[in-house]
Amino acid sequence: MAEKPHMNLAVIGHIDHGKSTLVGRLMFETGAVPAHLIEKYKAEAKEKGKESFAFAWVMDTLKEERERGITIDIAHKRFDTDKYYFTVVDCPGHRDFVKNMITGASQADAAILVVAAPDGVMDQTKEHVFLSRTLGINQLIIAINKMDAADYSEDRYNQVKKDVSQLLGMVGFKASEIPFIPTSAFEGDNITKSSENTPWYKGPSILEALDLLVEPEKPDKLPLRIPVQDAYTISGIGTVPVGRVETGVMKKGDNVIFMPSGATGEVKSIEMHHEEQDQAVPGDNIGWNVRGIGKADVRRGDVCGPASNPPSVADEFTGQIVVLQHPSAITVGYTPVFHCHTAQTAGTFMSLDKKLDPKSGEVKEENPTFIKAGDAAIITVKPTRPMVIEPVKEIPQLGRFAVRDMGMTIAAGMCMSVKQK
Ligand SMILES: Nc1nc2c(ncn2[C@@H]2O[C@H](COP(=O)(O)OP(=O)(O)OP(=O)(O)O)[C@@H](O)[C@H]2O)c(=O)[nH]1
Ligand SMILES: [Mg+2]
Repeated sequence: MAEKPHMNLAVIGHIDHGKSTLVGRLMFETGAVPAHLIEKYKAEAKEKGKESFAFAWVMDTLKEERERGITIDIAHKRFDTDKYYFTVVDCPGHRDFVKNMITGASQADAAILVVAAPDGVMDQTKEHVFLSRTLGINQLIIAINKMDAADYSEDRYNQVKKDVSQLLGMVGFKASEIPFIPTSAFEGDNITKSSENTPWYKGPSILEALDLLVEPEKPDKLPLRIPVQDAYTISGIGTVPVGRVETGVMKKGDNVIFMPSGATGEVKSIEMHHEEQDQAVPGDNIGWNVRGIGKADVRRGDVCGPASNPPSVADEFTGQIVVLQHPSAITVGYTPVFHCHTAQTAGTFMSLDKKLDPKSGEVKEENPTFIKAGDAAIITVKPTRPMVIEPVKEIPQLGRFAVRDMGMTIAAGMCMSVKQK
């Protein structure tokens, strides 16, 4: 049987709005978590005076998380719908753990934003929405949760829906195309089936909305890109680069190019798990040999692509970043290391173009003199040596990067445009 298509799903939103409970409930109702486990959590949580957290405990497994009743680190779980299998990442809402939320959201294709109806839009509702946008998530489902604590009021639902829509609009999401669902994760309303408590609501349940998500574009339709992890010299064969196919398809006989070196040749052989292959597709970890390519022509961080559509080598690129942590201030001239696919290249901040409000994405300042932890910004970077990077809109797999310095991740971001060499 063919595997269902896979989706990475993040669950985001303000602290305590019910993210973990919603994921636990969804996993329980889809059969990914057995009833006896929920019963066990209920009993254990009750002993700790935290009975209401039984569903959240499916995701919150750390001792500290259970004692404090909050999510701290991200946790991954798998569950299935009719159409997809999902890897769900439950993010923490606490403002001290936004870093963990960014890590979780940076791997996601889609997100469920949970907003508690009694509270409405709060600080991390805003921050998470903006970060999701920055990290390239373009499909959302909105759960207006804790409807049981708002008397299942249609008026309250409409008010929160209006506020969330306005927030989404500010960062460039089209609210009219996004499903809004009144839920109670705690009581189980509109999670996998429609609820009698909200007769005024005619739309899909969370489960139905998940199946309505659009499958992320198959990376095999994009141009071929294979970042090189290493290159070996094998006697009798020659130079064999190894790497994982990120996008596109490579067949024996194809004419390929390695960038930045620019060396070209015809693919002589492709090998995966010590077996010869006629072609390689996204996800394949391969070794391959190209006629006329020597050891000096390929190294880690290079990218192989079609000779007719070579990977783009940036002289400069613009990126949108979020600064996670930095001991002081970042100014023009700062030269940390950019980690992008298998490349690790120092790059200089040539200009700080705009400072953005991380809560709304609005431009706060043009050409700021510095940026610091918590800021989002548009920057221009000049790699200190040639480096392949692609605009995230064209080839997302080669457009995201992390900025590292002093053994820490300073920022995460995505490439908006490339000025080629
Ligand atoms: N009344 C009511 N309470 C809910 C609902 N969903 C969650 N809660 C309660 O809200 C509290 C917090 O739930 P969590 O699921 O841990 O919230 P969270 O969003 O994961 O919180 P963080 O991960 O710390 O950001 C718990 O006491 C839940 O029982 C709901 O639909 N209705
Ligand atoms: Mg949680």
